[in-house]
Amino acid sequence: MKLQRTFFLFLLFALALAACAPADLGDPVVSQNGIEIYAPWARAAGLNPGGGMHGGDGAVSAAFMLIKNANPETDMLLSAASDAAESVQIHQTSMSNGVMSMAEVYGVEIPASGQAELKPGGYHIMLIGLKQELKDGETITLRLYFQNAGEVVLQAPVKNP
Ligand SMILES: [Cu+2]
Repeated sequence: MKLQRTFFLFLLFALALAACAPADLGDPVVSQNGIEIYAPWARAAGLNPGGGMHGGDGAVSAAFMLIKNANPETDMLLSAASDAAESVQIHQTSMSNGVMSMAEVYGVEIPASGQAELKPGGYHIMLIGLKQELKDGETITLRLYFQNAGEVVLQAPVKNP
């Protein structure tokens, strides 16, 4: 009995450690005006005019990253742009009555001394009307516009997750 309890406690401790271990984000790809961008990537996508979730908008893809704000004030990611797509929007994916949908949002809040994650199933940068196929191993340029930090330009590798 005693042994089992000890093992259980050990297991809890190991789980707590795993939960606290920081993800291996590496160094920020860009650090500007207190905004740091970590691990950006864009989803590989082919050209399929007329198809995809945005119908007549042609081929789409999305970009993801972790944004940290070292400033003592909250910042807001307001918009984005890229040469890789006709238009770029900031979207949030949500689940309602078992149906997954996404919609454009006003922006993504980056808390003071905090962070916001853009990830599949959550906030993402929607690339609408791809100008060329996005192939694994390529890189696209993203321009992010923050309320306080201003324009932040970064390169995001294309990945096929
Ligand atoms: Cu979207």
